[in-house]
Amino acid sequence: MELILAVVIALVVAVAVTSGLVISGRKKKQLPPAEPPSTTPTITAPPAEPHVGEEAETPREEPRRTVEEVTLPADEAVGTPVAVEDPVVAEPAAPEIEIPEPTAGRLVRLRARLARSQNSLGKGLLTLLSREHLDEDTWEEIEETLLTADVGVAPTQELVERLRERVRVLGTRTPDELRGLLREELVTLLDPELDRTVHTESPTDVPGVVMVVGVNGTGKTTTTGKLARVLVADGKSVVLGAADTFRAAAADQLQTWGERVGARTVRGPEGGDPASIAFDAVKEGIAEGADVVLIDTAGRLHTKTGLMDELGKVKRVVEKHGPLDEILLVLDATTGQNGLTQARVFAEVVDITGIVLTKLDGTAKGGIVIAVQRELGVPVKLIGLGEGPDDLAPFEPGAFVDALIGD
Ligand SMILES: Nc1nc2c(ncn2[C@@H]2O[C@H](COP(=O)(O)OP(=O)(O)OP(=O)(O)O)[C@@H](O)[C@H]2O)c(=O)[nH]1
Ligand SMILES: [Mg+2]
Repeated sequence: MELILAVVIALVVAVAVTSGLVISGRKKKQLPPAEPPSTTPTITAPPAEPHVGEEAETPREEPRRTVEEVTLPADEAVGTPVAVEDPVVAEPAAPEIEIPEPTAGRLVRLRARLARSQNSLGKGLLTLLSREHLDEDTWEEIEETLLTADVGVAPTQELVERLRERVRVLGTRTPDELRGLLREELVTLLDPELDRTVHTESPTDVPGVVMVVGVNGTGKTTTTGKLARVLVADGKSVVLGAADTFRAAAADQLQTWGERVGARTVRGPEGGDPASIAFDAVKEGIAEGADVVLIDTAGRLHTKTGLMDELGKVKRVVEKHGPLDEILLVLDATTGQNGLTQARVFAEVVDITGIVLTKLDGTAKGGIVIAVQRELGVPVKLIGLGEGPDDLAPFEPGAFVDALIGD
């Protein structure tokens, strides 16, 4: 009897609660249609829901940022819903000239990009090294892992020999010790003593001149644009030379980069003589007392002699103003060993002084950094870690290796 009573009571309560919920649900559903007309009718306004205040905490105009960066701008207008709700302020807020972020510590900030694609190398090596018995087969697997990551034959053999020797001397080994050994040997292979400064200053009283070369689509124009941003962020005035005259779009592309940071672009007619545009760009830079002239060149296959000769001519003509301070070869990291062949040919035609390795965000073949430096004896100075305007970082061997193997 009591049981039946209890069940009945429970049922009554349940029905009451459910209908209550339905009603409150209906109430909720009925509310929104009444709201929009009374609030913001603009297309740009976020949905007029109670969490506007929460959304206001994320600055909408900002490009995507990493966790570390977000902590930096403490004085940014946080949580001022009124300002964000006002569409008139939000719309034209795009500044005419952007202020790029500083380069210091960029590699560390962007390291997640590397770690994501390159963990396989670091983890693979550490797993192999942690095996109970480091027998011949294991060492061979270690070698294979390095070769697959494009480290190159000679550096791979060197690394494995050195590791074998050190592991043998060490006797017992903990994972930490092994990680330490691997880190040291990888850093050594990257030749940490090399000068990786991008030389943008002339020893004389004229602008520093930097020329950017490489095969098609490696990221020359993007890198030139990113570099211009870095220089402007450092307070330098920059003139861009669009010495890619194959396509009108190439000069437009460069000019767009320049306009974003207030750098002027010297350009000529489509199909014009790239050497004379490069010459004019430097002349212009001198005339207006600019700090740096950056010359973007057309992508050219290293196998086309005519085009490579033309590049040599561009260099010689520019040098009538004075020596070039930096010639950067841009290599696409995803092309692997083919990059080495390109590097060799370009080095013969123009004296490469630095390498920019782009698209390292999209490859597990980061070992190419080691191989290409070895091959040319020229340091990797910059690395591209994405398509974003500030996704270019100074290359630092220690930070790079840490990103490879994790710390
Ligand atoms: N993921 C990624 N993409 C990049 C990077 N650098 C450049 N790119 C992309 O690569 C493509 C080609 O870049 P460009 O700068 O036009 O290459 P380019 O060498 O000037 O090309 P050509 O002038 O045609 O020879 C673009 O879509 C860039 O956004 C990078 O570091 N990472
Ligand atoms: Mg280009």
